[in-house]
Formats: sequence, C-alpha cells, structure tokens
Amino acid sequence: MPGAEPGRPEAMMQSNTSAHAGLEIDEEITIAIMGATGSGKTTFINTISGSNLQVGNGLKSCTSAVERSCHFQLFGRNITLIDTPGFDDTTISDTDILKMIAAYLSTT
Ligand SMILES: Nc1nc2c(ncn2[C@@H]2O[C@H](COP(=O)(O)OP(=O)(O)OP(=O)(O)O)[C@@H](O)[C@H]2O)c(=O)[nH]1
Ligand SMILES: [Mg+2]
Repeated sequence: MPGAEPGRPEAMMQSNTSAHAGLEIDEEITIAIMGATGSGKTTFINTISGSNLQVGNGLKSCTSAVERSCHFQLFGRNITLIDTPGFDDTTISDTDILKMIAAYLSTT
C-alpha cells in the first residue's frame, strides 16, 4: 500500500452506500485489515470489536482464512472488520492471500 509503514497492519475500507464526500450516519462500513503475519491484526480486531477470533503464539502463522468480526459501532456508524491471513505467512503465498481477500470481498 503506497505510503504505508512496513510491518504495520493496513486497512482497506469498503462502503455499502454510493460514494460521496460525507459518510451517512447509518452507513455499514467494512474494513479489511491486512499486514504481515504476527503483526497483531487479529488481536487488534478482537480488542476493538469484542470478537474472539483465534490469536497466534510463537512464530507460526495463525489466521488461515478470511474471517469477519462482530459488528460494533463507532461514532454512530456500524462497522465490521475483516481479518485476513498475514503476508509472509509460513504456509500460504502472498499471491494466494491476496486472491483469498479479493474473492471474499467480491462476495460480500
Ligand atoms: N507485545 C505485543 N504483542 C502483541 C500485540 N498485538 C499482538 N501481539 C502478540 O503477537 C502475537 C500475534 O498476534 P496476532 O494477533 O495473532 O497476529 P496476526 O497479525 O493476526 O497474525 P497472523 O494471523 O498469523 O497473520 C500474539 O502472541 C499476540 O499476543 C501488541 O500490541 N503488543
Ligand atoms: Mg491473525
């Protein structure tokens, strides 16, 4: 992602209403969290959304499939986070991870 800091999870936002300057207050917002394996994506998602997605320990990659968090509200907006397998995963290539994310987002 241009301008991103290496090793930091990045977010890709997807809105369900038509694109215009201001966000509607009842807008459903979906944000995909992406980044290197072990960088804390799932921990962040669990903390902010109250979800209980599996967190890793040690050097082995943890999240192996794209998963959806619980809904939560922030500033009156409904938000869902999408957890993703980390880049530099010990079992899946970055290309396959991007394909999994694209396939998931195209169906939601
Ligand atoms: N010290 C510290 N450890 C963290 C932090 N966030 C996550 N961890 C630890 O880092 C390890 C990996 O965290 P995960 O949330 O599973 O990382 P991930 O990015 O989801 O990893 P993958 O699913 O493999 O891509 C766990 O042992 C966490 O407890 C943090 O902010 N500080
Ligand atoms: Mg994870």
